[in-house]
Amino acid sequence: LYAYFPGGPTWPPFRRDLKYAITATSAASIDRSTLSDVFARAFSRWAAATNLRFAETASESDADITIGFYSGSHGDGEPFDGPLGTLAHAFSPTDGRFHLDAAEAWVAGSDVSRSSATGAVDLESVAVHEIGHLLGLGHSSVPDAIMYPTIRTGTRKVELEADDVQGIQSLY
Ligand code: TQI
Ligand code: CA
Ligand code: ZN
Ligand code: ZN
Repeated sequence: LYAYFPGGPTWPPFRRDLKYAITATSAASIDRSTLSDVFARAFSRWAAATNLRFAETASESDADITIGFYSGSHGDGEPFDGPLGTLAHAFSPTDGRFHLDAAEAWVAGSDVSRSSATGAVDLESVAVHEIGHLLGLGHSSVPDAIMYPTIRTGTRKVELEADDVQGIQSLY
């Protein structure tokens, strides 16, 4: 079963059009236009299940959600740990921060199956999971759910399960 953060925080009802900015990409191993595509696809999966809409903005000050790649300590008291371990983290509504560990061997799309031996991590799979957190979902006990707390490296899991859909539809 799905879960919420303590207190069940959500984006308020008058904020259904959320803007995101991809701000810190210099440390990313994937080029900027591919990043735009991957995050757009990840957001669209949640948009399809809700009345929320997401659009990328070039202006950080306009953004509800900010996405960036960081190494080690990066100012929020939750330092990244180098390859594997913690891959990414996102804060509950309405914080909007979504950080990715720049030390991971991030891959986009079908590349992940070719690089499983090297500890490659599929960016879209992690993005779909972290967006669930950004929107207010905690971890699910259903192993096939996007919001289940583990994923095998070198695999891709990007489709919302019935449990994820029920969870997000109970919030929005
Ligand atoms: N990052 C953890 C996660 O997103 C960070 C975290 C732990 C967290 N507990 C939390 C975030 C509670 C919000 C609320 O779960 S991670 C996966 C998964 C991670 C893990 O790097 O371990 C994914 C990031 F589910 F596959 F294990 C993305 Cl998909
Ligand atoms: Ca890491
Ligand atoms: Zn952080
Ligand atoms: Zn999680």
